[in-house]
Amino acid sequence: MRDNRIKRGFIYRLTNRYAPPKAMLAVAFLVSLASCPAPAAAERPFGSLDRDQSAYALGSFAMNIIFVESNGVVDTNQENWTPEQLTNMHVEIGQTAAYWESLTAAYHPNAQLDITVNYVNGGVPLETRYEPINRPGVSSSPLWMNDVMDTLGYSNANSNTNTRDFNNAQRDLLGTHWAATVYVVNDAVDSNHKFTDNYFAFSIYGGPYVVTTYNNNGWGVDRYDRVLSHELGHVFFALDEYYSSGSRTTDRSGYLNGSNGNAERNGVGARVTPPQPDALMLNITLDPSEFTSVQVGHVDTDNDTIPDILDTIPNFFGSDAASDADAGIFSFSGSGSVRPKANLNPKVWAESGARMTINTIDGGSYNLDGLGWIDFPAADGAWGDYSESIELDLLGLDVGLHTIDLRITNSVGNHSAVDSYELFVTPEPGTLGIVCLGLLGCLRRRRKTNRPT
Ligand SMILES: [Ca+2]
Ligand SMILES: [Ca+2]
Ligand SMILES: [Ca+2]
Ligand SMILES: [Ca+2]
Repeated sequence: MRDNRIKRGFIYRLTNRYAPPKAMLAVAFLVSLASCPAPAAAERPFGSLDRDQSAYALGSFAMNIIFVESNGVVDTNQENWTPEQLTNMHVEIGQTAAYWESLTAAYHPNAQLDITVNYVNGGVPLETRYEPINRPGVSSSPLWMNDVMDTLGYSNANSNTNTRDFNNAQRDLLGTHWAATVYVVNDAVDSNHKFTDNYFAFSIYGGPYVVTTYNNNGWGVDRYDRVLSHELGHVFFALDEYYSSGSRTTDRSGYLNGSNGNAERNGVGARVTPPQPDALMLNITLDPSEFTSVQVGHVDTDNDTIPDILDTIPNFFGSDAASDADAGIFSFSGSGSVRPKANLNPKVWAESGARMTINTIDGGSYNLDGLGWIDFPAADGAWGDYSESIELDLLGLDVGLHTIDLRITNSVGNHSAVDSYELFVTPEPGTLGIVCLGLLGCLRRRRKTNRPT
């Protein structure tokens, strides 16, 4: 927010008639940059609510890892994490993070997925009274999740609520846009490496959690990274594609309401051959189908490295009413804000359905008399908020007609519409007074919306 007590608009005095003083500008910017605070960590996405924790796979994401350890208090203690097993998990989890990040590596830096692997409790397993692998995975998970969550200070009766609250605390602490928790259950001794309900990995669309097992049924620990990558897809609203999941080609999911055209069932549930037979959500091959990519938000229709969800232009409003033509002062005061794209996700039970963006307002620039665009500093000392006050003062403008174009720029480099003004600086009284027939005729404003930039 802008500090209204101190006007910190960018002020300089033109010394040449038509050329801005470059050296002076440079000095002004160095001073400005030196006084700026360090770039802030990301905030929660603009427009998001508490339960919007992984609306799309773009931006910074805290992947909280919790190793679950049975302590024998209620169930017989069967599984015990060893240092070697934990080391294996670190390797596999690192591969999952690298894989998901690689999917957005060609995007604008401020649009890429950036995963922080957050080993909860320093990676030391957290205890439960139960032996998770000797119980049904889905129906018993609230018991052992709540044991772990209680240790972490979250004591709601609902384990989903606890995990969601934990995720929010972690993303605020770590400064990430999004968060989800991965519970890792040990199954090294278990004979078939499955829970008693035959699940070995499961998750909830849009989070807040993923449950995985060390050996993943028949996939083995070496392919844990693929299993976790698949489950992470669900957290970002990707649908299953394999036949036994029941998912159909006509199902839809994700912020962009992507269809499920690589599913092995057609619209009436009959088996069909998918166009991509090896895919992340089909057989945990590390390659998403084009349909999965849309569901998780990885589509860039105009191929400009800005994915569609973030490829929006910012709002920009303001006024030059405080300008003083007699004194040669152009003064602009306004505001800029991000403009989230509509959220088309049909799974509104899994999230708020709100419009959300991770874009921020990252700059403002002016063009005086067509001489070229020059950046000016943020009114509050630092760009990077979802909305910014926009203040610009140009002092010492010479006598005559000036054109001043203004625009702001968001974090993926998209400019707002240009706001254009004219200012006729009046001569000193008695020198050339005839040029200007009253202030109203000298100070004119014209706004050009949707002008190409
Ligand atoms: Ca144990
Ligand atoms: Ca078993
Ligand atoms: Ca684009
Ligand atoms: Ca700011």
